[in-house]
Amino acid sequence: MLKERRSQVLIATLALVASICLSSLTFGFPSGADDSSIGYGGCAVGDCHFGVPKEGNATVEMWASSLSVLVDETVTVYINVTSWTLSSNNMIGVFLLRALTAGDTDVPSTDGWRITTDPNSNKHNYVQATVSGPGDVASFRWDLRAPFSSGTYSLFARVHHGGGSTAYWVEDSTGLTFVVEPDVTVLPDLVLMDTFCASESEEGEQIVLYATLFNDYTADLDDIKVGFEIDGVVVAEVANLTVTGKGIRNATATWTSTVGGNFTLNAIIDPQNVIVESDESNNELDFSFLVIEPEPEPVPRFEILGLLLAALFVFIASVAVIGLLRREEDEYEED
Ligand SMILES: [Ca+2]
Ligand SMILES: [Ca+2]
Repeated sequence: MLKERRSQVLIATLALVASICLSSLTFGFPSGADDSSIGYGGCAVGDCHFGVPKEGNATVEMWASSLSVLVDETVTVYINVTSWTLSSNNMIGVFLLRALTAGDTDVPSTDGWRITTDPNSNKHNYVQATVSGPGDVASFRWDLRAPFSSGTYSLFARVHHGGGSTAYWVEDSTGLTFVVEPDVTVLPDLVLMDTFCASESEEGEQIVLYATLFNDYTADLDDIKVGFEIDGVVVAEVANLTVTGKGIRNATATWTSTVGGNFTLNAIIDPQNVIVESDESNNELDFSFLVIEPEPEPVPRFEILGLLLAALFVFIASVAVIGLLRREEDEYEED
């Protein structure tokens, strides 16, 4: 009796384990997985998206709300999949990818796309869905925010389907190409964060002038000029600078003072105001510095001795000459 009960418990346990295994094998990531942990070749049912010949017969259609968008603008991507080869669970899995060559690293976030809503109301680039049967159209929708940097970007859909006792097939869509433009309704802003140079350099010594620029804008800005003034006089202009979106860079110039004293360095971004900015008041900073006059060279000791001897010689000679003149004068008067 006890033996029979143990056998029943063992059978029940095995059935439970088999059920759990079957469940995980069948459904993989039913709610999708995040960009960093899933790509083809990595799903829960084994190597189901990698190295499989494309022998299935699914049609993957893909379109978007717009192919010309602004940076950070929301884009909706629609995918329809019609598959005639399904697993015993009538399941298909769908990836949204930036390319079809590098598996796990082809996630849209690599290009700066941000998924706001996937078909399962999460933020993943992979989902699985059950369809009612072969030949039915399965529809998917992703909402994404466009990259912050303007440029041309692609998105693709890849599905896997089939399975059970047969292989999984993969099918790809024709990709969509998006042109992402800067948002011109938001003006750029360049900010001068710092300006400085070495203080207490000596007169005649070359001084490097520094300006640190910040581009407080989502896109790169080109053809930027930085002017350097010292005591109100332009001493250098650096042109054709590029600062990447949200990036920082330095501009440098050199200047040499011919006199010592206190000076004021003034650096200005965009001094001729060629670039229209949301804030024109943060482009300029001052920096005070000192240029030192060199100390007079000390006269060597032997030169001092020489000068004293020369002075003594001149004195003695003068006394001798005066004495000679007086004697000649006295002799003349006696005559
Ligand atoms: Ca500015
Ligand atoms: Ca400006």
